[in-house]
Amino acid sequence: MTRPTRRTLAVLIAGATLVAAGIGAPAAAAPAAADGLTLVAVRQSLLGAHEWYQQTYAGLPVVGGFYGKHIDARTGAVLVQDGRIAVQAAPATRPTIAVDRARAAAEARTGGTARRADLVILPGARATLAWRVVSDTGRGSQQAMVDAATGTVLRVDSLVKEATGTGRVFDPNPVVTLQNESLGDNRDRDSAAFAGAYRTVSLTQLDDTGFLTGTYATNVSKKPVNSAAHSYLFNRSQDGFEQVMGYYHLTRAQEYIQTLGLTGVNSSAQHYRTTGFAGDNSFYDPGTDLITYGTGGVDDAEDAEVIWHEYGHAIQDDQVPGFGSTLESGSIGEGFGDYWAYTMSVPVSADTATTPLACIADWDSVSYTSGTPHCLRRVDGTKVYPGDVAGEVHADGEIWSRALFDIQASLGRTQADTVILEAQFSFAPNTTFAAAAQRTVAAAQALFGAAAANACTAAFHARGIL
Ligand SMILES: [Ca+2]
Ligand SMILES: [Ca+2]
Ligand SMILES: [Ca+2]
Ligand SMILES: [Zn+2]
Repeated sequence: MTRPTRRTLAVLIAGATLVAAGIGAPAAAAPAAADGLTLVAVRQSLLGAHEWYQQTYAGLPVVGGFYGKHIDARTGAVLVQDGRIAVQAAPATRPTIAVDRARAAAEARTGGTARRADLVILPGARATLAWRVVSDTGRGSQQAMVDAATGTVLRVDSLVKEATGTGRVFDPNPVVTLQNESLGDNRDRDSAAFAGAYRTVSLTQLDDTGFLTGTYATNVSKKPVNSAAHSYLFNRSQDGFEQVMGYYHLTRAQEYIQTLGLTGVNSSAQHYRTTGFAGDNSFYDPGTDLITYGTGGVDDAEDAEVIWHEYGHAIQDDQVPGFGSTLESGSIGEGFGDYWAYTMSVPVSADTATTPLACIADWDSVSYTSGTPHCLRRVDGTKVYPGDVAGEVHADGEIWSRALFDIQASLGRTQADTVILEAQFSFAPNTTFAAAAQRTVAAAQALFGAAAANACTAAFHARGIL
């Protein structure tokens, strides 16, 4: 029998510290299950056998810690992959938080139903005993780590396999990016004038089909673009460009909402299409839960602020089925859509005299406005209730959007958007301005206290609503 060649291979995991003693240890000495390793799988391949072990600490799995042994069938040579992680600071091994409480905490965070829970050791600068809770959600399984001493949710990870692609977009639109109010559609032609407005971005949450379908957005345009390499680089004259715009900006809006801790605000994949409707208009259809972006004038989906306005309607319809059935509730729908376009634009728009941030759809509106700045509408208008009510939802929506604009000026973007989205869950489908304002003040009070509530009251008071 030939003497086995002993080789070791250390596999580095990002952020993991490898146990020094593990590297170079005699590979022939099989790791004992009682000694911090549990055999979890044995696989036979054409060239040999492969044993996989889970690292354990006091019998509990150490998250990310592994040990693999590969035995060459012909030579008997053994190759070890030692991915054990140092367990620092002697973590507790018995929970103080009961499993039911951990499951409830995970369900509250993920919006799902807990399917299984077990105790694990989370390695780190200080290792922590945690409940690992896997929940079913509308967007696949989510794994939450709940501190077994405090009940705090330490982290949430999606277990769904996802791809990240590359796309070319405007962000939010070429008028703002180039600070140029004299750009024109020129029948959808691309030109050197637009070169500085293109951004190459990551397309996150994609599934593996090569289509623009993912966790938060699904492209249902005719002739949908497809790329096995997940590369979607078009210019504005190509139909794929608007499809990429829709995927990117809808996904980013939902990812932003998730960062606020709100996991149930239109969190399933939003269907959208950017072809098939030649009007210079876009709409959300609650009957089919579909957003259609028109291609009249500047293609509507070339302007992210139009994309976000329509997403605002989808958000409210998801929060309150049938929302917007009266003049005032419908006006809140339009006002919130404009506000949502505004708040999504804040991180990517310069607020200048040329393109004020309060101006919505700076690019789409070049087709139907003459004065500058070109704006579909603004969110910093001076309309007051009831004297300025015109009886048309878009016009009256400017009363509501200005109130939300003022709330953001007082509370900052994160708190304002958290309050506004939280409050909308309790709006009636036919709410009045006053009732919706009261719900918003109450949400601010409950989430952030009296000063935040007073700021909201002041904003609605200035509009004559409260
Ligand atoms: Ca186009
Ligand atoms: Ca248009
Ligand atoms: Ca704008
Ligand atoms: Zn609208």
